[in-house]
Amino acid sequence: MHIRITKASDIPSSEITPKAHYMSRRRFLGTAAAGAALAPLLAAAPAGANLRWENIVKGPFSTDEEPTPAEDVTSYNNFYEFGTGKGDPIRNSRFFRTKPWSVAVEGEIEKPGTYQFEDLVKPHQLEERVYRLRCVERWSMVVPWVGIPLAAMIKRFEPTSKAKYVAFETLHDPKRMPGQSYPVLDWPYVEGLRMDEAMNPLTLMVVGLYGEVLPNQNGAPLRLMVPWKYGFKSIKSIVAMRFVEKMPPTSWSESAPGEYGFYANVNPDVHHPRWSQARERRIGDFLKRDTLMFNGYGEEVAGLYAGMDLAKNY
Ligand SMILES: Nc1nc2c(c(=O)[nH]1)N[C@H]1C(S)=C(S)[C@@H](COP(=O)(O)O)O[C@H]1N2
Ligand SMILES: [Mo]
Repeated sequence: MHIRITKASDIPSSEITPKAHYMSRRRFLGTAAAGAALAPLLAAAPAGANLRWENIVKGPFSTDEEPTPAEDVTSYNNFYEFGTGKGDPIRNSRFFRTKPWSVAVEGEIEKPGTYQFEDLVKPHQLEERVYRLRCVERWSMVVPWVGIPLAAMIKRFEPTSKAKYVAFETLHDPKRMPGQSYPVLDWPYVEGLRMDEAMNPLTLMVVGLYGEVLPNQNGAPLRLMVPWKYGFKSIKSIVAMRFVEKMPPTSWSESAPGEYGFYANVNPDVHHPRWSQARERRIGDFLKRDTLMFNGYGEEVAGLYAGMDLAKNY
C-alpha cells in the first residue's frame, strides 16, 4: 500500500490525473498482476459484492444525463480511510467487512439507541436516484444511487426542538481501515448538516449504486449523498448520528478552515483559495464544463440559504 504522508491541507491541490492516463495505467497494472494475483483475488471476493437490491422504485429528482460507467464510479474514489490515492480504496477495502453493522443514534431525539443496519434501512423504502456528484477537486460524476430519503430515517428518531444540526461519524478502526494509521486527517472522519438540510427531500442515505449493494470503496454499508454540496460532505461508512444544538465540527473545515467551510455548497462564484470552482471535468469527458450553482439543484435548495452571504458561509 502506498500512502503519501501529506499535510491534509495540501492534498486537494493536486489536479486530477487525466482520466485517460489513469485508466490506461490501471489496465496495465491489472494485466501485469493478473496471473500472479488471480487465486487470492478469487478467494478474496468481498461478501456481498454484486448482490442486488430487489424491486427498487425510481425516485424523484433524477437527472437524465448519461450516468458515469459503473467501472469508473467504483474505481476512482476518495476514501482516505483506505488511502489517499484515487485507486487505493478499491484495492485496500477488499477485505472490509460490513456485516454486522450498527449505527449509534444519539442526542436531541426521543428514540435514541443503537440501530442495526437492517432495522434502519427497510427494502420497501429504497429508491433509485440519478444524482450528480461534484468534488472540490473539480471532477464530477453522474451516479444512479440506491437509498432512502434521510428525512424518512430521521423522523423515526423523533427529533426534539433542540435538534438544530445532525453530526455524522465514520467508523474508526485502524485495523479495518488501514489509512487511519496515517495522520492525514484527525480520525474519525466527521461531517454535519443543518437540520433543514438533512430533512430536505434531496438528501439521501445511500446503500447502493447501479442497483447493487454499495461497494466498500463507495462507503459501504451506508453513506450520505447531499447532491448540492461538494463530495466531501457525503460521508461514508457511517456508525453514528448525533442530533445537536450547535454547529458540529467537520473533518475538512477542522483540517483547513480557510479552504473548507461547514456549508460547502457547490458554487461556481466562490473559489477555493488555490483554484477556481467555475468549471469541472465530468469523468470520461475531455473538455471541461461550467459548474452549476448548487450543482444544478438550486430550485430545490436555494431557499435554504435565503439571506445568507454564501461567500462568507462557504
Ligand atoms: N469517511 C469518508 N467519507 C468520505 C471521504 C473520505 O475520505 N472518508 N471522501 C469524500 C470525498 S472528498 C468525496 S469526493 C466522496 C467520493 O465519493 P465516491 O468515492 O463514492 O465517488 O466521498 C466523500 N466521503
Ligand atoms: Mo471530494
